[in-house]
Amino acid sequence: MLTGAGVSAESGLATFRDSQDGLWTDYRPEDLATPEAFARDPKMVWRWYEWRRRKLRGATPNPGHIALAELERLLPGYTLITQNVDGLHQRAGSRNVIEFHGNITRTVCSNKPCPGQWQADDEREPPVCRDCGHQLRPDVVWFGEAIPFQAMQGALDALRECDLFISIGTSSLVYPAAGMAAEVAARGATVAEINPEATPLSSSADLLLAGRSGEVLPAVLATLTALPD
Ligand code: BJW
Repeated sequence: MLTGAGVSAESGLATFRDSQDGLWTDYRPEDLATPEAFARDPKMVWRWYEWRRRKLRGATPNPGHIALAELERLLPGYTLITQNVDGLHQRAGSRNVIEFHGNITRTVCSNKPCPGQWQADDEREPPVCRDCGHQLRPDVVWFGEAIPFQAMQGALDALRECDLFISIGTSSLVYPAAGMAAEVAARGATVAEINPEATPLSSSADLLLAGRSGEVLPAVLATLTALPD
């Protein structure tokens, strides 16, 4: 499975390419999630992530996240690769989750590979690393940055073994995740997509389930559990 922001939409979290609400309507996420934006205006980028963290604290997993956690228990060899940085899959009970773009709740030193830590009483925006004094940043993958080595290796291993690939709630625009479906299809795997809107993947997918993941995934789970052993 590959998931994207659409899976968390029914938890009240804006998708990446939806318009944002509140303070951030004038900004395109694509212009904030870059190392260049952080270098230019670290305070603004840090505040954007703080705003998203606050939203996340009020969010809970939705029926789509919960159905995926149930599917993991039913399907042998199941791997969930998520582009989401919100941790809602794990909170719903998914165990084998590859966080392809990091996690917004973790913070790292921008002077990688310094294992820098946050000082609890540092109120600067962004705060600085206790160990080396560089600015801290969210532990996410911005445009132009490499996917974390372990996540990439884990994904490549899963894709090599894959015979059914389901792309759920992602616009299939951002690489390398957007290239996964074509890679597994070339090796003969079946590709399905769950999304209320058409994406660049839709025309080549073997199966399209047009709808919200919070409705389609529980229906898929119910169908599978009703099958005779
Ligand atoms: C619902 C729903 C409901 C609504 N139910 N569905 C090859 C070709 C061209 C370009 C490139 C290429 N390879 C690399 C690039 C450059 C770039 C890229 O892909 N650019 C494209 C925009 C063209 N990629 C990168 O830079 C990547 N890095 C890289 O390749 O490094 C190479 C390298 C190697 C070695 C050394 C150095 C470099 C990194 C990409 C990182 C992406 N990061 C972000 C931000 C994460 C942090 C944060 O959250 O702030 O990840 S960008 C953003 O997009 C975020 C998302 O994970 C990602 C994907 O978005 P997603 O999830 O698909 O969301 P949306 O909003 O786009 O779509 C939502 C979908 O849900 C829609 O389809 C709705 O219809 C649907 N939906 N409600 C189901 N209820």
